[in-house]
Amino acid sequence: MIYNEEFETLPREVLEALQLKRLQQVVQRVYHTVGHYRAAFDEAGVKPDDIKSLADLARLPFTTKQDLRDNYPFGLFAVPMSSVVRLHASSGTTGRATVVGYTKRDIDIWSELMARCFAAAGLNKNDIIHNAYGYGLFTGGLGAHYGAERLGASVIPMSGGNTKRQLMILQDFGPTAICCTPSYALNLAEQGRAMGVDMRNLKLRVGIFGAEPWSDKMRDDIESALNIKALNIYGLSEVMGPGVSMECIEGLSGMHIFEDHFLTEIIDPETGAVLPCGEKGELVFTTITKEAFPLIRFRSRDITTLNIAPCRCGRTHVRMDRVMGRSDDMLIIRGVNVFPSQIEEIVVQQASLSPHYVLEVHREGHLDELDVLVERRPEIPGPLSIAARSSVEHEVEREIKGLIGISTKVRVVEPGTLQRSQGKAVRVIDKRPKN
Ligand code: DLL
Repeated sequence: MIYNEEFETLPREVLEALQLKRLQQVVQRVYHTVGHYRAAFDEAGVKPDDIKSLADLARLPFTTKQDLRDNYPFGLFAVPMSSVVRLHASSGTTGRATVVGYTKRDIDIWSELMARCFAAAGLNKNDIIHNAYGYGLFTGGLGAHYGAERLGASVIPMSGGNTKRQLMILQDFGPTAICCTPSYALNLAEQGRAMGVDMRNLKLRVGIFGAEPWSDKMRDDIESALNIKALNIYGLSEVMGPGVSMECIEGLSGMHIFEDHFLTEIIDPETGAVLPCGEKGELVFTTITKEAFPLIRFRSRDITTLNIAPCRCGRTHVRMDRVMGRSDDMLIIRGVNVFPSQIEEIVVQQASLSPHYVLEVHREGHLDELDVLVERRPEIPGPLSIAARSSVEHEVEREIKGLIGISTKVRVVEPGTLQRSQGKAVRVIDKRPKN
């Protein structure tokens, strides 16, 4: 089913005319309300009136996570705080989070786009949606929640964690759909089986999974463990949250980006050049209807391809492929975005630890585990006693949990143990299976 038939199936020429009108409006607005954009446009020598066609988008400067950081927390907002009704945040590259704001109208549009996603998964008001995305600063929980309500479905606001209780609700309330990260879906299935729950005979019909990369192999595993259809949903806090794009149950090949609200480009991450449709590169988003936190040419760092071929569902919006990688060093651990630099900041504050560290990611069962290996400072007399070592290890684990929100295992090793690189330090060893 198509939630907003009119806008999701617009003929391309009509869609592009609408996009241009909205782009011109947003460019005018940010130029006149956000100091950062005025300065960046002036430096690039482009004025709002220069945007005469969609191709002129490429004349505008990119916005990066660094720009967000430089304007922390509210410097890129285009409306006064009195018009902002909600704030969310996600991990920044360092201790400072990336903060995003929404007006009432922004929340309204986000809710509609999430309702479109649920409809694309074949859901309607008769469905019960078990929402196990985290509620809080993370956009997943509340984003999906408002969308489910907009659709008229019954939403169970489970949030993440507490797997035993999740399993009880899954059996007792009989939800027909589930939203969570794909790795958590596999974990639920496994723990349920271990507890003797017949996971294939729950009422679940469909799952809406995203917030982390996953593969077709994982899709097969989830579908067979839970006896459901598993669909991919994509989004990022900066651009809105979940619901920037969604796979349709009819096509099952790529996620439709809601192009009446977001313009998309694919660029070469090295040169910044715009690549032709179909080539692999970094996704860049421009929001054309957001009020509180509009973004011009935001570099997502997500690597994928776009496909403009018509889809059998009838939607005319471009499809993006699965996210194939990142053009920066961000890791996603159990759905939480983690930058090595955040961990480094914590490590170097310990007097006994050096800045030589490595992050090892591996998978235990279906869940990601992160080990932090860090060398003792050579000038500290060593080796550390067992008590001293375990005290600093626990301290760093606590700090990481408190600041980033993930559990890790920290191991202090002797100076010179970790491999030194010739060029760029290799901070991450990712041992997770690729498929
Ligand atoms: O993860 C929003 C979201 C919530 C999406 C729930 C889907 C479902 P952030 O925490 O800002 O927002 O993380 C955004 O997560 O740039 C991608 O690298 C990654 N990501 C999100 N969805 C997918 C997906 C939310 N379906 C970052 N496949 C993005 C692969 C994904 N990666």
